[in-house]
Amino acid sequence: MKQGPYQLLGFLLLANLCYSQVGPTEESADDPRFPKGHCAGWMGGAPGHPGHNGAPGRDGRDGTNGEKGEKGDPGLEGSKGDPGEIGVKGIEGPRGFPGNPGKKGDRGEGAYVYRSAFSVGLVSGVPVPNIPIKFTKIFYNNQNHYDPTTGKFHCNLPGLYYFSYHITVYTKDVKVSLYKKDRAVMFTFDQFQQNNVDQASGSVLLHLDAGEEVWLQVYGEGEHNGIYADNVNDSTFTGFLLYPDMDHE
Ligand SMILES: [Ca+2]
Repeated sequence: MKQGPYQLLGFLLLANLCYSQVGPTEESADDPRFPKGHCAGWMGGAPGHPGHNGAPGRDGRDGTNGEKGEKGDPGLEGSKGDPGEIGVKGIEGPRGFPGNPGKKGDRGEGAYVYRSAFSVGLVSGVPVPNIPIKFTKIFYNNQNHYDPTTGKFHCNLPGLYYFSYHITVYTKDVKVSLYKKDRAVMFTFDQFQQNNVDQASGSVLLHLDAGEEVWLQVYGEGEHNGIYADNVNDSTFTGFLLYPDMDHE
C-alpha cells in the first residue's frame, strides 16, 4: 500500500519526538535513536520544517468573453469576375449634323452635243414669194444649225423641236407657212388694215429626224407677202431642241 504525503510526515514527526526524549545518558541497549516500546516521557516537540510545495492545481474555468475589438483593415482585392451578359440595345441617337459638301463632279459627256437652237430676224421687209424667207439678222445661232444663206434650219439632232415666229405685217396681207421637208405643215394668215401695223405669229412642236429641214415661206400667188421689218419693227423666227431622241436612229 502506497503511503500518502501526510502519513509519511506523521511518521517522521513521531520518530523525531521519540528521539528527542532520549537523553545522552539514557542510551538504548540497541539503538539510542529508536527506543523500544512507546516514547517514554512523551512531550510536544519543536515545529518541523515546512513541507515541499504541492503539485500544481488543475486549470481554472474559462473566463467571460472580452469586449468586441476594433474593426479590422479591409481585405485584399479579389480576382476579376467573369464577363457579364450583353445588355439590351439602347435607344437610337439623335440625327447628326449634315456632312460637308462633296467634291465637284467631272464634266458630263456630250452636254454640248445635245444643244440646238437659233433665233433670227429679218433685216428688211417684203421677201420674195415661193422660196424660203431668209432671216439674216442673227440673235443666236451658235451651233450654226440654221443657215442664213438658205433660210433653212437643218436638223442635226433628232428629237422634238419647238418653232415660233412673230411677224410684223405692213402694207399688205400676210400668208405664211412653216415648211418641213418640202411640205407646209402650218399656216398663218393676217389681213393688213390701212394706216395700221399688224402682227402675225405662230408656234408648233415638231419631231425631226436628222437631216430634215424647217423654214418659213410665203405661200400663195405672191400677193400676200406683207412681212415687214425695219430698225424698230422686227419679224423673227426661232427654234430649239426641246427633247433629243435618246436612241439615235
Ligand atoms: Ca390684221
